[in-house]
Amino acid sequence: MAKLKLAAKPYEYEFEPKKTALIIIDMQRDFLEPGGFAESLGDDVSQLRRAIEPIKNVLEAARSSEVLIIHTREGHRPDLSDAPPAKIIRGHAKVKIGDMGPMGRILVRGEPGHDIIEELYPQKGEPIIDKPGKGSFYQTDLELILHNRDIKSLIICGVTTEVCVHTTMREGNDRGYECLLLQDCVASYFPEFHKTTLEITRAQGGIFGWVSDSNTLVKALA
Ligand code: TIU
Repeated sequence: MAKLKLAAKPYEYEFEPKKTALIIIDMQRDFLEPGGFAESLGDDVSQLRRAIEPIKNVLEAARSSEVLIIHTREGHRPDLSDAPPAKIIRGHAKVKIGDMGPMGRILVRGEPGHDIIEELYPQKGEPIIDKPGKGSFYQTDLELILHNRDIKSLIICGVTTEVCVHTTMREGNDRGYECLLLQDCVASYFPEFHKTTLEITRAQGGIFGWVSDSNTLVKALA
């Protein structure tokens, strides 16, 4: 299939679906669900939940296209051997990574809170990247998977805009991928950080890539 074009900032984004991956970052129960770890810390999960429906629309469109769908989760081995001590002690929090939270051990693989929310649950054949850090490339096989599929473009959704989403976008941009953020498919507990991150992305001629939205992408894929 030829290249598709869609309206974006700072200018039109072109991509070939067969050479594109949709990466859905960390849509995990502990970050998004009422009663999860984030809410127990006082974070307003409604700020994040507004991205669920737009991501669902994009995911459905991608599933009927040639786009490769990849999901990520932030978390660690149960023995925490892959969790940097600096990450564990950061913030002097009372409840640390590996401690028991409302949905199992915090940021530990295999625990209910670490898993992806029901609404966006991965289907068979959609790779899941378990990552120990904020970026999806660091200490994962994401780059190998993208290389093996000859992927050139990354369309990025998920949470949170300025943390795991943007770390991944920056890592991808430096590796030569053409990265697109969908502004209604990313979200932050801090609306001002979200807004500024979108502005940073498209500033200086698209210093980290492009910004568009779910409807525009769904129409382009249809
Ligand atoms: N996925 C992701 O962004 N992990 C975070 O730790 N985000 C926060 O905003 N804390």
